[in-house]
Amino acid sequence: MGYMTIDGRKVEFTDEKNVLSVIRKAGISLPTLCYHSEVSTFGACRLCTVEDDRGRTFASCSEEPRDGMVIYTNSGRIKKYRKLIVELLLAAHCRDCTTCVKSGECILQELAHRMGVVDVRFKNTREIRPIDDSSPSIIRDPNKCILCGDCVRACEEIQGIGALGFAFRGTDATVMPAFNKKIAETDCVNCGQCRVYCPTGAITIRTHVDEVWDALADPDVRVVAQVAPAVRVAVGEAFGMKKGMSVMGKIAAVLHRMGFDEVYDTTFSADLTVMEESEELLERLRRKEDLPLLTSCCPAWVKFVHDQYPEYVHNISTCRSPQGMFSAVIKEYYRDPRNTGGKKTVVVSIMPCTAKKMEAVRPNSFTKGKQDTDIVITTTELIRMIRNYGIEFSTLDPEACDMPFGMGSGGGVIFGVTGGVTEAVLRRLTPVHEKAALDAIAECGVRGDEGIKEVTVPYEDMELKICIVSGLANARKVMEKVKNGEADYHLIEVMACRRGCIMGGGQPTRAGDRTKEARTKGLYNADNNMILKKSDENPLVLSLYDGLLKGKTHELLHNKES
Ligand code: HC0
Ligand code: SF4
Repeated sequence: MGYMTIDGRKVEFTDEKNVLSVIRKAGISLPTLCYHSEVSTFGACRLCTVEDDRGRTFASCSEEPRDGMVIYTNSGRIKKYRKLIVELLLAAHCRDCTTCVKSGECILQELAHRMGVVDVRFKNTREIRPIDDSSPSIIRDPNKCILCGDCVRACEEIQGIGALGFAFRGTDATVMPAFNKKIAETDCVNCGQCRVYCPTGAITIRTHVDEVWDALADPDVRVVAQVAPAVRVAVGEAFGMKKGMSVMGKIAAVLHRMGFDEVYDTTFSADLTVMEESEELLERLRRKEDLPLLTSCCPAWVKFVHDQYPEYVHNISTCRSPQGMFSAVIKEYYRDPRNTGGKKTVVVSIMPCTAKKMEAVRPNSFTKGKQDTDIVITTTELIRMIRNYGIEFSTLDPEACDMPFGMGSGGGVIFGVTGGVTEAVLRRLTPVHEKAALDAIAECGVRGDEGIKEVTVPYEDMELKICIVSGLANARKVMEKVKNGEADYHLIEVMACRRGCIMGGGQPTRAGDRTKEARTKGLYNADNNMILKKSDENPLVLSLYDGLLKGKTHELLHNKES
């Protein structure tokens, strides 16, 4: 603990790791392009440079706070220096701002406005580099890269993948996959976290919005939407609503207005997943084989296991994800000539996740050799569609989802946050329905944003050992322990993105700690508001087993091989 003087005011510091954090605590929003508290400090952009009372200038992100420091954050000299940095960055940057998908959300663009850069005096001498559009999930445009290294550190430190790195030196320096491969040729798992950290349009979501508008405009097509749990707590913030507020009713309303014929909530099929995955867990426990059971709903994690731990592929649950199950059920329903009305059905899946775009085209999740989920758009793309449509989202009256699949339980809703799948499975496994029993499950250690959580819960005459993981670098740590015989879990839940889908690669970016907490709380609040809490209480799910799913459970709800 100590004190420093910032722009003439005395400011206390305690455990802040750098001067930048103390400055921000003092309410001064110092600009940065390469600083994120969750990854290592790089100190490359120099925008957080400040001056001390001896005239020394330094990057505040890379300096520890010391008692008695005297700092100036906006001296005339520093202001000029910062403006010059932005100007130089712009000089080597593609400046097609009007058509850039990141326009309005680009931090470089925002800083140029903020610093008053209205003219760039220097010529761009960088040669134009090819765009990498090999991935089903993300697009990499090196012409918009400012070499901040945020994507490199997110991929390496949070996801433990290292698909991106720096190559060449000086003016030739660039960020690219090793050996100049295309991103799709690497171990990239399509999680989109590099896009979340990228401050500019250098890594963006591969968009499928036009395909959705085309389907909506086609009178011969029935367009059916399914909306993932985490989407509802991230859309509102883009329209000035309270962070983390669940706006599922407004999403249903806006989709109906746009012309979607039916709108469903993926929580319905999350309930189906719980039913199937619980059965699978019990069956493997009985056989004492293929344990630990690895959850299969996160496609980035599934790819990670295939690429990094192929010897554990048979441990992955054969269950399709809720996205996959729902699309298969919808397509099966409309295969019946009595239901088609002569129309072709297009399923649009609205997800917080870029990897779901990859999952949709993964052939082992097709039914009868055909893709079930036709188009996947992310929360960010949905927000763009709402803006494009021009409707005032925040004032829309909420609407309910449609029938015959329009009902989910609270267990399905909490899938969107780390630990949610496990909590829903534990709710299913308990035969009682009383609130006290569900509260005890919520408090057994499944909740909380730690990247690795271990819980042991009694089940019949045994102790179920479960590990809950978010972030693939954490998943690697856990899998190494399993491999070395240092851990013997029965179930491992992994969501590739830290904190779960609420922080997915397709969610609106620039979410600070308050937003992350608000999204988590929003999903738990939504669960509190649900009448049904357990997946096995969902009457639509139960009736499906006696109807549409009869004799087809494996064909429609499970992958061919994991
Ligand atoms: Fe998720 Fe899902 S919970 S992966 O995080 O399982 O994307 O929200 O939709 O499929 O339900 C994402 C979120 C889903 C799926 C569900 C699961
Ligand atoms: Fe790395 Fe994920 Fe980006 Fe792929 S999508 S490069 S795995 S951060």
